[in-house]
Amino acid sequence: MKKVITYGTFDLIHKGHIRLLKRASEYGDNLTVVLSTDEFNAEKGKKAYTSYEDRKYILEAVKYVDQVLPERSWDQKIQDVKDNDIDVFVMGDDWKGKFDFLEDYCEVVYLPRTEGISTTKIKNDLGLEDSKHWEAK
Ligand code: C2G
Repeated sequence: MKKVITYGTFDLIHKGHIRLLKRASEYGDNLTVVLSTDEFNAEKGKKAYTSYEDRKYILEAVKYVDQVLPERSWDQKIQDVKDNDIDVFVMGDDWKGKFDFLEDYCEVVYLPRTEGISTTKIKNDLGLEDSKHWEAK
Protein backbone atom coordinates (compact mmCIF):
# COMPACT_ATOMS: atom_id res chain seq x y z
CA MET A 1 0.00 0.00 0.00
CA LYS A 2 1.43 3.36 -1.08
CA LYS A 3 0.99 5.87 1.76
CA VAL A 4 0.74 9.64 1.40
CA ILE A 5 0.97 12.33 4.11
CA THR A 6 0.17 16.03 4.24
CA TYR A 7 0.00 18.73 6.93
CA GLY A 8 -2.11 21.78 7.61
CA THR A 9 -4.62 23.79 9.62
CA PHE A 10 -7.58 23.34 7.25
CA ASP A 11 -9.64 26.06 8.94
CA LEU A 12 -12.96 27.04 7.28
CA ILE A 13 -12.26 24.22 4.83
CA HIS A 14 -12.70 25.29 1.21
CA LYS A 15 -12.17 24.13 -2.38
CA GLY A 16 -8.45 24.86 -2.25
CA HIS A 17 -8.04 22.49 0.68
CA ILE A 18 -10.21 19.81 -0.93
CA ARG A 19 -8.33 20.04 -4.25
CA LEU A 20 -5.05 19.63 -2.35
CA LEU A 21 -6.38 16.57 -0.53
CA LYS A 22 -7.78 15.08 -3.74
CA ARG A 23 -4.51 15.52 -5.64
CA ALA A 24 -2.45 14.28 -2.70
CA SER A 25 -4.61 11.15 -2.43
CA GLU A 26 -3.87 10.37 -6.09
CA TYR A 27 -0.19 9.78 -5.25
CA GLY A 28 -1.04 6.59 -3.36
CA ASP A 29 -3.67 4.36 -1.78
CA ASN A 30 -3.92 5.93 1.67
CA LEU A 31 -3.80 9.57 2.81
CA THR A 32 -2.91 10.72 6.30
CA VAL A 33 -3.59 14.34 7.21
CA VAL A 34 -1.54 15.68 10.13
CA LEU A 35 -3.73 18.47 11.47
CA SER A 36 -2.33 21.44 13.39
CA THR A 37 -3.61 21.50 16.96
CA ASP A 38 -4.94 24.77 18.37
CA GLU A 39 -1.77 25.06 20.46
CA PHE A 40 0.51 24.53 17.45
CA ASN A 41 -1.52 27.03 15.45
CA ALA A 42 -0.64 29.59 18.11
CA GLU A 43 3.03 28.76 17.42
CA LYS A 44 2.33 29.26 13.71
CA GLY A 45 0.77 32.63 14.54
CA LYS A 46 -2.64 31.37 13.42
CA LYS A 47 -5.92 31.33 15.33
CA ALA A 48 -8.31 28.89 13.68
CA TYR A 49 -12.00 29.72 13.94
CA THR A 50 -12.84 26.02 14.21
CA SER A 51 -11.40 23.91 17.03
CA TYR A 52 -9.03 21.04 16.38
CA GLU A 53 -11.75 18.50 17.24
CA ASP A 54 -14.18 20.08 14.79
CA ARG A 55 -11.54 20.47 12.04
CA LYS A 56 -10.68 16.78 12.58
CA TYR A 57 -14.35 15.77 12.42
CA ILE A 58 -14.75 17.60 9.11
CA LEU A 59 -11.56 16.17 7.57
CA GLU A 60 -12.55 12.63 8.56
CA ALA A 61 -15.69 13.14 6.46
CA VAL A 62 -13.64 13.98 3.35
CA LYS A 63 -13.60 10.98 1.05
CA TYR A 64 -9.90 11.47 0.12
CA VAL A 65 -8.75 11.28 3.77
CA ASP A 66 -8.02 7.97 5.52
CA GLN A 67 -6.76 9.17 8.87
CA VAL A 68 -6.14 12.39 10.78
CA LEU A 69 -3.31 12.79 13.31
CA PRO A 70 -2.33 15.81 15.45
CA GLU A 71 0.43 18.16 14.39
CA ARG A 72 1.96 19.51 17.60
CA SER A 73 5.37 20.75 16.42
CA TRP A 74 7.50 21.71 13.42
CA ASP A 75 9.85 18.86 14.30
CA GLN A 76 7.66 15.78 14.03
CA LYS A 77 7.65 15.19 10.27
CA ILE A 78 10.59 12.74 10.02
CA GLN A 79 9.18 10.66 12.88
CA ASP A 80 5.68 10.81 11.36
CA VAL A 81 7.05 9.56 8.01
CA LYS A 82 8.87 6.71 9.75
CA ASP A 83 6.05 5.77 12.15
CA ASN A 84 3.45 5.70 9.38
CA ASP A 85 5.60 4.07 6.65
CA ILE A 86 4.99 7.04 4.37
CA ASP A 87 6.03 6.90 0.71
CA VAL A 88 5.03 10.41 -0.41
CA PHE A 89 4.91 13.77 1.41
CA VAL A 90 2.69 16.33 -0.33
CA MET A 91 2.22 20.07 0.37
CA GLY A 92 1.01 23.11 -1.52
CA ASP A 93 3.78 25.01 -3.31
CA ASP A 94 3.62 27.96 -0.91
CA TRP A 95 5.90 25.60 1.05
CA LYS A 96 8.12 24.75 -1.92
CA GLY A 97 11.59 23.78 -0.76
CA LYS A 98 10.81 24.05 2.94
CA PHE A 99 10.53 20.31 3.52
CA ASP A 100 13.16 18.97 1.10
CA PHE A 101 15.00 17.43 4.06
CA LEU A 102 12.30 14.73 3.95
CA GLU A 103 13.73 13.49 0.61
CA ASP A 104 16.02 11.21 2.64
CA TYR A 105 12.90 9.41 3.88
CA CYS A 106 10.19 9.68 1.21
CA GLU A 107 9.23 11.35 -2.07
CA VAL A 108 8.50 15.08 -1.59
CA VAL A 109 5.86 16.73 -3.81
CA TYR A 110 4.75 20.38 -3.87
CA LEU A 111 1.49 20.99 -5.70
CA PRO A 112 0.27 24.31 -7.14
CA ARG A 113 -2.06 26.14 -4.75
CA THR A 114 -5.62 26.81 -5.87
CA GLU A 115 -5.79 30.46 -6.87
CA GLY A 116 -8.45 32.88 -5.61
CA ILE A 117 -9.40 31.18 -2.37
CA SER A 118 -7.91 31.12 1.12
CA THR A 119 -9.15 31.12 4.69
CA THR A 120 -7.80 34.67 5.04
CA LYS A 121 -9.74 35.79 1.94
CA ILE A 122 -12.94 34.28 3.36
CA LYS A 123 -12.45 36.12 6.65
CA ASN A 124 -11.67 39.40 4.90
CA ASP A 125 -14.58 39.08 2.46
CA LEU A 126 -16.92 38.50 5.40
CA GLY A 127 -15.40 41.47 7.20
CA LEU A 128 -14.56 39.20 10.10
CA GLU A 129 -10.80 39.60 10.18
CA ASP A 130 -10.70 41.75 13.30
CA SER A 131 -14.28 41.69 14.53
CA LYS A 132 -15.27 40.39 17.95
CA HIS A 133 -17.23 37.64 16.14
CA TRP A 134 -13.84 36.22 15.35
CA GLU A 135 -12.77 35.24 18.88
CA ALA A 136 -11.92 31.56 18.83
CA LYS A 137 -14.45 29.48 20.72
N1 C2G B 1 -3.83 25.13 -0.03
C1 C2G B 1 -3.98 25.12 -1.42
N2 C2G B 1 -4.70 26.11 -2.01
C2 C2G B 1 -5.27 27.11 -1.27
C3 C2G B 1 -5.12 27.11 0.13
C4 C2G B 1 -4.39 26.10 0.74
O1 C2G B 1 -3.47 24.22 -2.12
N3 C2G B 1 -5.97 28.08 -1.91
C5 C2G B 1 -3.04 24.06 0.58
C6 C2G B 1 -1.80 24.58 1.30
O2 C2G B 1 -0.74 24.80 0.37
C7 C2G B 1 -1.51 23.43 2.27
C8 C2G B 1 -2.92 22.90 2.59
O3 C2G B 1 -3.80 23.41 1.57
O4 C2G B 1 -0.75 22.42 1.61
C9 C2G B 1 -3.41 23.34 3.96
O5 C2G B 1 -3.34 24.76 4.00
P1 C2G B 1 -3.30 25.46 5.46
O6 C2G B 1 -4.39 24.92 6.29
O7 C2G B 1 -3.16 26.94 5.26
O8 C2G B 1 -1.93 24.87 6.02
P2 C2G B 1 -0.68 25.66 6.63
O9 C2G B 1 -1.13 26.64 7.65
O10 C2G B 1 0.13 26.11 5.48
O11 C2G B 1 0.04 24.48 7.47
O12 C2G B 1 3.70 21.89 8.94
C10 C2G B 1 3.03 22.45 7.83
C11 C2G B 1 1.91 23.36 8.25
O13 C2G B 1 1.06 22.73 9.20
C12 C2G B 1 1.11 23.78 7.02
